[in-house]
Amino acid sequence: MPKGKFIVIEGLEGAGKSSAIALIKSAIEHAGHQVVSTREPGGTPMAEAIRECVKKDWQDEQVTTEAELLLMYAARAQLVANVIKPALNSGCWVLADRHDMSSRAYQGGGRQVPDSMIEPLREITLHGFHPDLTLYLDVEPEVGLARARGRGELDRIEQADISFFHRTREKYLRLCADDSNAVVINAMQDMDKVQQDIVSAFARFMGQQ
Ligand code: Z5A
Repeated sequence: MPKGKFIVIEGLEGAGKSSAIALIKSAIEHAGHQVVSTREPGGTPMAEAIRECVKKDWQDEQVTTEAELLLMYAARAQLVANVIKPALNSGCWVLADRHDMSSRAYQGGGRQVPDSMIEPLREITLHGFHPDLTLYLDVEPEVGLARARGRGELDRIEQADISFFHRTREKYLRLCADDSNAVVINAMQDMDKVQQDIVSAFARFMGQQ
């Protein structure tokens, strides 16, 4: 049984990941593969509990950058071992709303955690495991946050200063430039054009398999 492929959708809040995921899911199914969809942080009962914990506003208790980083990798360790790898090994394709690039962009770029602190966690958690395709939906923070804020209350991370999101975006773009499996999609275009670009990127990926 050939292993499945691991596809990740990344981007700032309001980038349009939800509709991209729906589109890619139906394209994978159309190609005849079973899809397991997941999200980070989360995707297992324990990792979903970590998600609640990490997004919650703890009022007077400051959430340290170190605690936030460790929680992201703890959730990822659970998800990779319990869901992603078993699904890929059984031949299913896995479609993820965020993965490791989020930690490198948000914690590494946004929170300015040095690579010397992140790299050992990546090694412990992933041992070189990485997506076959990452679609990064690129939006200026002002555009994405305006879309996301239309939905209501902001969680703890979304309450960060705009400069945090600018640093996160810059880091995403640098990471994509260094990753031959990553494709940058201009997600500031009209929805129809974004969807066309996503479909084309996925078709190019399928053509290389
Ligand atoms: N995080 C982290 O710090 N480190 C990590 O390692 C990981 C995560 C894994 C997860 O929260 C938070 O955790 C996230 C990063 C951090 N935090 N922040 N801040 P989440 O999962 O709840 O949030 P999200 O991933 O950012 O989801 P989102 O805000 O829902 O973004 P989205 O899924 O991309 O948005 P959407 O629902 O697809 O679109 C938002 C709206 O925009 C919607 O009404 C769309 O119809 C509209 N939209 C989308 N595209 C367009 C275009 N092209 N034109 C016009 N309108 C559009």
